[in-house]
Amino acid sequence: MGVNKNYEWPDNYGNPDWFIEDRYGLFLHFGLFSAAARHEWVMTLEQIGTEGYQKYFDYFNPDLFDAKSWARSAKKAGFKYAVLTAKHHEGFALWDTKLSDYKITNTAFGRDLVGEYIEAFRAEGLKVGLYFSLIDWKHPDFLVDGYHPERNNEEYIQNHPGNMDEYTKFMHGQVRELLSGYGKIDYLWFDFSYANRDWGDSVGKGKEDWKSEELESMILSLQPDIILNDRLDLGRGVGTPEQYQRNTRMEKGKKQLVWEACQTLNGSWGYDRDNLDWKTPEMVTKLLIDTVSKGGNMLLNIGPNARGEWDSKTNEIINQVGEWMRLHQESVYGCGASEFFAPADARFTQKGNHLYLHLFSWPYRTLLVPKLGGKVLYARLLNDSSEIKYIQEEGLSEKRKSHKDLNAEVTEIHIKDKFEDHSLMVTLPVQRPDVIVPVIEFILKD
Ligand code: JFZ
Repeated sequence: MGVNKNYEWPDNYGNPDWFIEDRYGLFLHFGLFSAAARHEWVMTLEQIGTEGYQKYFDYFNPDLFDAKSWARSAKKAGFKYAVLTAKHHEGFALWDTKLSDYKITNTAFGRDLVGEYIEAFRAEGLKVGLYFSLIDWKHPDFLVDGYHPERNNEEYIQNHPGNMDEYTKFMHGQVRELLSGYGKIDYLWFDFSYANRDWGDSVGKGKEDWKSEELESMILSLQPDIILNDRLDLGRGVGTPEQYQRNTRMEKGKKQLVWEACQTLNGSWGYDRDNLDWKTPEMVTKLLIDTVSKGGNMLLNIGPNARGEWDSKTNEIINQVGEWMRLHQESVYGCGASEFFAPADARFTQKGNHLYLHLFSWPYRTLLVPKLGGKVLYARLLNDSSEIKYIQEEGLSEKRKSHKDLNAEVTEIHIKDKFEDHSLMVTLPVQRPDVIVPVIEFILKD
């Protein structure tokens, strides 16, 4: 018995079992915005526009990019799958698209980065995903709206009245290229729909604009095993809460939803040189644990710099989380939400009869775990596999019924002082293990 496989999922999408097992994915935001180095929305945040943005194309050359080294680092850090921005909102293609000149093979770099990424990550045994922006601020037919960099440029708007049918044809064509030219793609991550936005002089875009139904059937005909996220505005696919942590599991009736929390390291997705708002390795580790304890995946983002390298701060964080993963991966991979409720400042994950208690703060010597009394066969710390002692009370009221004598009653009162009915009293070492988050594994009776 592994993860609870009772989830809500479209019949015609690929089987998401691998996704639910893997739990920890790497998001890679890379593009011309990496050269501007001040957020991947820079083109519209600063209303730079297509002409002003041209310099990033002209001088783009990630000369140190090495797909194999990215793949090795990802693998070593514990990631099981990756999602790379094949094209972000700026419209620049990281592959050799035949449908536009705005592509990486027309820069000084001259190589198909998507192709190299897919091959290298595949070779390391990682599942391969692509991010594809439905929004395209470069394409002349894309109807200007309130997010568009040219929204205040009257001349541009006059000359570009928008032709979403033409744009959609192009966009579907690019998706077709990505899904037919590189073998199996495991995961396609669309971004994003905003049909309910209204700026007064323009409105947002959604499934009608993207022709999402049509796009979806084309995708499934090309790659029947693929899984999709929920941003095509069709109300299905992997749920993608972004940059916030859920309070609860995601469920629909008795079924679980398949979901993935996407998180940044410093609040920006693209490389953002002067942004020092880094999360600590401890925060990232806790986000991962918290997500899995609620039955979700975590897609952790990296913004490589314009030379195609991961900066030292990024490496430091993911490597420290990776070191925690090296010792504790079995409480993450293949695990999901537990049937038990964790004590304060702790999180449970569970895989069949293996229950993992993640201690966000280290209690002094004793810890009471409700409802676990009588259920445990063995307990140990994961980091060094050392035994953890415990006392468990199988249920006082039953005992009392069977021995109707005074002694039993006295024992009961005595024990009740110490712990409640059906709880487990764990004895911890005074010294907290020297790992980011210590984990106790409980092996449960069947
Ligand atoms: C989108 C992108 O715009 C962003 O650059 C990044 O790629 C991120 C992963 O996805 O950001 C969004 C998308 C949707 C919402 C907010 C940010 N939303 O629906 O609130």
